[in-house]
Amino acid sequence: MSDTKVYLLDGGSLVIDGFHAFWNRGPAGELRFPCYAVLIEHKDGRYIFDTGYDHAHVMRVLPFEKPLQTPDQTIPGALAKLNLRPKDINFVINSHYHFDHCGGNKHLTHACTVCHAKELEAARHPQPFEHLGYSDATFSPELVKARGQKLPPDPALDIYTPKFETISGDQEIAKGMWLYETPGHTAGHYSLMVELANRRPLLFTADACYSKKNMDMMVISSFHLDPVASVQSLVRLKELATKHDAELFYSHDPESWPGYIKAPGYYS
Ligand code: 5PN
Ligand code: ZN
Ligand code: ZN
Repeated sequence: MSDTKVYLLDGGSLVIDGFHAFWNRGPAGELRFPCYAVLIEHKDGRYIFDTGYDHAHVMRVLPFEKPLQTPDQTIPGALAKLNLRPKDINFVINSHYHFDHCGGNKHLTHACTVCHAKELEAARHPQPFEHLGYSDATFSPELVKARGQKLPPDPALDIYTPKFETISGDQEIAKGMWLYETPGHTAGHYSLMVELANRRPLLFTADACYSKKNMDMMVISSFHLDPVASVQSLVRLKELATKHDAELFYSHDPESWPGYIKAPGYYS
């Protein structure tokens, strides 16, 4: 049996304002941050936790976020560098359905798609202030239809109907892979901890904590459903990291990102 391996797939970067990254604290001004996907090679299959953003979608809907993404930073491009194809992925887990975490889902047509039950419901019926965040549902005709929207015409897209599997509560979804409920940023947000044979566990905060600075300052980001729950989730992540001696990996951290091992390197 081979050990679990974890690859970070660079997905390019976006720009937001400092007041959004550090809600009501700032400082204001353009902040460019990384986005990435996490590939887990596990004895039970290949899992991807989050899939980054789709460049064409961001250019169409949020061009002011100035996306920078090379072909190698798309899901098919990043997998190709590892000699993998999209159909080799067995499970897609989304921390939540914001566009910068599910943009690559549409390529993973052979995977079972897993999220929190509350997240799927939120993606079907976003609050008015969540529309930009949940703007990329192009991977799911069912979601687009639930919202009364139409898929943008894109003949290049091989639209499929993903097999949704919803879960709730904290779950060990495969041996050593733990999903922890960290709501607040969205209704059904999950963070992921992966236990490895040769080192401390990795704890991927996803958008429950954008960066180390958010954690150190206990300042949440904007784009949240519930700010009080968001702060509680920051506290929870800190406690989980202590309890399991886990290393925190933040979702959008320009300062920590250079120190992370990126694919083709991996953690094991
Ligand atoms: C990167 C980013 N930009 C805008 C939004 C939003 O409106 O909800 C979530 C989000 C983002 O993650
Ligand atoms: Zn988000
Ligand atoms: Zn995000």
